[in-house]
Amino acid sequence: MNAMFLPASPQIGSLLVALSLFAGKTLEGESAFAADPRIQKGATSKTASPLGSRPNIVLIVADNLGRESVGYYGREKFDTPYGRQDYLTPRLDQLADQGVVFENCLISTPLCGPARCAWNTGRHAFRVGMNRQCDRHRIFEEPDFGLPAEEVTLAELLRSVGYRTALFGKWNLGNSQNFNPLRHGFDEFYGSTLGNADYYAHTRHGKRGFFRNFEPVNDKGYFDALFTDEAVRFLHRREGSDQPFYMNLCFYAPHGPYQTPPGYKSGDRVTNYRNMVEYLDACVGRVLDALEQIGQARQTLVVFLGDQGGSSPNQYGRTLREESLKVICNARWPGWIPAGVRVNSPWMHYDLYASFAALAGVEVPNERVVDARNVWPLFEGKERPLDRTLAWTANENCFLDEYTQDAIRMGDWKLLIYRGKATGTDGLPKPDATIPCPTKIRGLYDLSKDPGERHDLASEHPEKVKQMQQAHARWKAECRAQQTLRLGDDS
Ligand SMILES: [Ca+2]
Repeated sequence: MNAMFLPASPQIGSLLVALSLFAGKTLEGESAFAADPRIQKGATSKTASPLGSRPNIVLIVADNLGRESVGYYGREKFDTPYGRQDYLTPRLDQLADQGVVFENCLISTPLCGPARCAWNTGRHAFRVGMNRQCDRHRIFEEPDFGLPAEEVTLAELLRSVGYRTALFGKWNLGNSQNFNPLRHGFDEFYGSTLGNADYYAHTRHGKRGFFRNFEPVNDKGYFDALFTDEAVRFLHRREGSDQPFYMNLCFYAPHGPYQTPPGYKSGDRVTNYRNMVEYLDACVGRVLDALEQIGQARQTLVVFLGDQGGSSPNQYGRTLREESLKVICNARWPGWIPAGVRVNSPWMHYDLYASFAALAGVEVPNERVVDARNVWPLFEGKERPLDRTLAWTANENCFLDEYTQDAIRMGDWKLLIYRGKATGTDGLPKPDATIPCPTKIRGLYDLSKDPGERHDLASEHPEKVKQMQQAHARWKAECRAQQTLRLGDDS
């Protein structure tokens, strides 16, 4: 195995845990995963976070919300019709002002399912074998495609040290009950397994996938309104409890279909998109208000994340260029995260896995490759240069653009590799990837001087291109050999 790709190690976290003198409370539910040999706890399961305080964690995710769609990344900087200030995101902007905003949080696959796979497992979706959507064409007809039981999820890690765990909203990691969130460490689930679902009918291609835990539900209303209601109820149930919680709230907005949210007049696609973003902002505001009402705002780390860069109407969120890879991410934890800070250091969104684990005082699994690293210092506003190689692949089954794409980053150098067209004549991806894909270099870029990837330096640095190509090939081979989900389609 190439040591370059050996990611995170739990040593730093365990050292900090060992140094911690804090003795936490005995927490109900602590034994749920205590016997799971894949989970190595910190010095003691009663140990709190390395910081001496084990926070509640609320991870709120917006779907296909690009940075140009919120105020705090500066809409005017983006050359899109959505960069105009004719709709507002006051609650999100306020949340951002109250904590750290990351300018270079990168998504490991700019696609709903794989992005979710990565933060839930701390591993690149390609390493898991889930680098494509679950239900692109064969909804509910792929009973074996979903998050493998062998993966150790973030929810399992946090639950093993006493967290109450809940997922509300979009799951998108398998439609069959074998892959239900309750089988992956969540105590509660109210949401949908579907991607690209109708907000009111709660269907995709006529199939329903809306559940409370394992039971189908027929609740009426706009998806995100229902999920927000549930999240607020969950928080009020936590009032007065000493048990920490991990709530992952995954909105469907503003992913298509572009449907009118409650309280708005119906309009065209763009109008509906803007209204969906405004409504999303209000939903986040309701959750933040609930945290205040139950007196837990200061004990709660809130992270707001976009699952891919660029909003769907722009159609640029599906490449491996920086504009697609850079996602919205900001975090607030009063007293622990400084307010009004911007961090430029690059990191991967799946690092949330190891960072949250470290805060909770639980080590990430050490018997497998975990890509995630604990990047908590960045949350404290400290810059840290990139000291690892980052790699991406978006293959034929990802329906990304019309090419298979690979990318690798070493320091400030990024190599984009496109292979030939992978779509068939019908414009749809070839599920069996039978079309030959000759390797074609798209460009070598120095991101320190050329963040927009406009100046291809490949012809000036042939040796660097070769070195990076070879490193990427090794990474792909290593991931393929390790995939826990093996369906034989190179996904
Ligand atoms: Ca998405």
